[in-house]
Parts: sequence; structure tokens; C-alpha cells
Amino acid sequence: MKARVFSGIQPTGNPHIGNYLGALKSWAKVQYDYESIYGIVDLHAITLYQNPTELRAKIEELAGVLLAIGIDPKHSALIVQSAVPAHTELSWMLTCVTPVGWLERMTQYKAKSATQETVGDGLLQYPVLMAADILLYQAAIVPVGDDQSQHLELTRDIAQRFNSLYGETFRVPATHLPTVGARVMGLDEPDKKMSKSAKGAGHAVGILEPPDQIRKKIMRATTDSQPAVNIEAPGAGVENLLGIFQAFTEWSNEQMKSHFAGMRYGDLKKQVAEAVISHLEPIQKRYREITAEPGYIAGVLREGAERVSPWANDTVNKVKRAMGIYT
Ligand code: AQP
Repeated sequence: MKARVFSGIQPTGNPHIGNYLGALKSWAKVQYDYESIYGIVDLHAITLYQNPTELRAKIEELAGVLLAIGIDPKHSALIVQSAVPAHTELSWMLTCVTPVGWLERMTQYKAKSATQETVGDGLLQYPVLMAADILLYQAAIVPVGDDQSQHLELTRDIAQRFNSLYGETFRVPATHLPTVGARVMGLDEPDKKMSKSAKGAGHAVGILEPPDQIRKKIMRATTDSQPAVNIEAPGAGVENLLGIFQAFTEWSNEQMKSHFAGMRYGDLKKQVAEAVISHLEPIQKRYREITAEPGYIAGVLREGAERVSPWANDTVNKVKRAMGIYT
């Protein structure tokens, strides 16, 4: 039996090249070597208020994007998290073994709660639900962007704590980060990670964004007061653009150095924009084809949930037996 991989993405805002380079590109790559389960994690999305009509629409749209970037339903189960109730069932059992202090230390919780007047308990519990998503499938690896590394560390801590309290129950998963593109920064603010929920019009490049708009955004990206690329010590904005180019083209460090050293920023930006556009164009074409087929996405999501539910229920039953819960 192949080892399993699990990862998820929230149906919030428009998926961007940070999501793609940090996580989704790896999902498509590893699906041939692992039994893969990829989740549209709608229960995570509602930790902050979402407009219900928009949320429903975003779930199908995101499924279309995931299929378009190469998630192949013959190799991967694509699921909506809420369609497999075992995620929430396991989450409660893990909540009971997770010290509150571990959750209060999470930097994402601190950052997101700082922007709200009051926060729901769900925002604090978010990493426990994420641990449940992963441990439910006994996943060996979890491909994510670097911003999720702390949550993955916590997932391992929860698994180990549970195993030491109740006996060997969970496989302890490994984090899988890409070598380039693990943390793509905002084009307008290169000191902040590119984020779906950021407000700036020039902040993120959407996977489905039209080429002209992408070109404009990248040409306006924040750099610094130098005229040309200092390849040994680029400023944050230039480093981000170089990272985006390298992650899309998969050029070696040597190729990057010899090609970009001393290049004027205007030329660098033009080349980054063309690399991004030429990579995204076939994805956008596939997206249009997939979404033109009535019922296709709903069918893929239904089959995904049917395929993984027995695996999820096996783990829940194992956990219940370990904890002494009546089954
Ligand atoms: N800027 C990024 N660079 C590299 N990877 C990133 N990821 C997110 N932003 C970057 C990775 O994308 C996957 C899915 O992310 P998510 O939707 O679950 O949530 P997130 O990390 O909170 O992403 P966003 O875009 O910032 O969304 P909002 O604004 O809604 O919170 C994850 O593997 C993540 O690491």
C-alpha cells in the first residue's frame, strides 16, 4: 500500500501564486507517488466570517482551480472537508489532549485575532482541526507553504502526545516544503507573505488572473532605490521577484545568477511577468474547459468523499477504541 499525503486549502478569496508555488504545485507532483487526499477546507474558512453565498461559490471555483493545476481524480481524492464528518469528530477528541497554551502560542492565531474585535473559539482551535485533517488519514507527508510549518509542528506534538497517552495510534507526519517558493511575499509589501485576504490591489497575483492584469501588477511591484539586480544581496522585493521566477521556471541557482546579475529592474519585471503568464495560461485554459462541463466538479467531489470516508472512519474507530469511548 502506498503511503498517504494530505493537504488542504481554504476557499477564501482568490487562490494566488503563493498558494500555487508553496503548496499546490507540490500536490500535483507528489500525487503519483502517494495515495493523495486534498481537501477544500471549508470548516477552516468559517473561523472568520464568510459570506455564505460567496463561500459556496468559492468551494466549486477552488475545486476547478485544483483540477486545472493538475490534480488528477484518478490519482487523488479531492474532497470538501465538511463532506467527511470524521474530520470534526476526530478534532474534538484531539482538542481534549491539546493544552490551550500550545494553541495560544500559534503566530497565525495571534496575527489573525489581532485584526478582530472579538474572535470565535474556532480561530484558536483551527490548528487542532488541521491536525485532525492530517492524522485522520495517517498521512506520511504534508506539502504546505512555510507559513504552515508551525501548525505542522503542532500536529506532530499532538500526535505524539496522543500516542504516549493512549498507545501508538497515529503516524507522525513530515512537513514537505518546496526548495524555492515556500514563502512568496506580497508584490506591494515584500515584508508580508502573499495572502488571499490582503486588501491591496497590487498585492497578489491570482491563478486565474488575466495576463494584462498580471503584467501590470508585476511591473508595479515594490523594489528599492537601486537601478539593477545585485544578485549577491538583493533587497526583499527583488529577492521575491527572483524567487517567483525561479519557482516557475525551475532554473538552477547558477542559471539565475548568470542571467539576472546586473539586470535593470524594468527588464527583470518583464521577464518575471512573462514566466508567470506563460505558466498560468494553460492552467486558465483547462479551468475554462473543466467549468464548462456541467456536473463534473460536483461528481469529482462526491467520488472523493466516498473514496476516503472508509479510511477516515477506520481512524476514528481506532481512536475511540484507544480512548475507551463506547463504539
Ligand atoms: N505566500 C505564500 N507563499 C507560499 N505558500 C503559501 N501558502 C499560502 N500563502 C503562501 C500556502 O498555500 C496553502 C493554502 O493556504 P490556505 O488557503 O490554507 O491558507 P493561508 O496559509 O492562510 O493562505 P492565505 O492565502 O494567506 O489565505 P488567507 O488570507 O485566507 O489566510 C498552504 O499550504 C499555505 O502554506
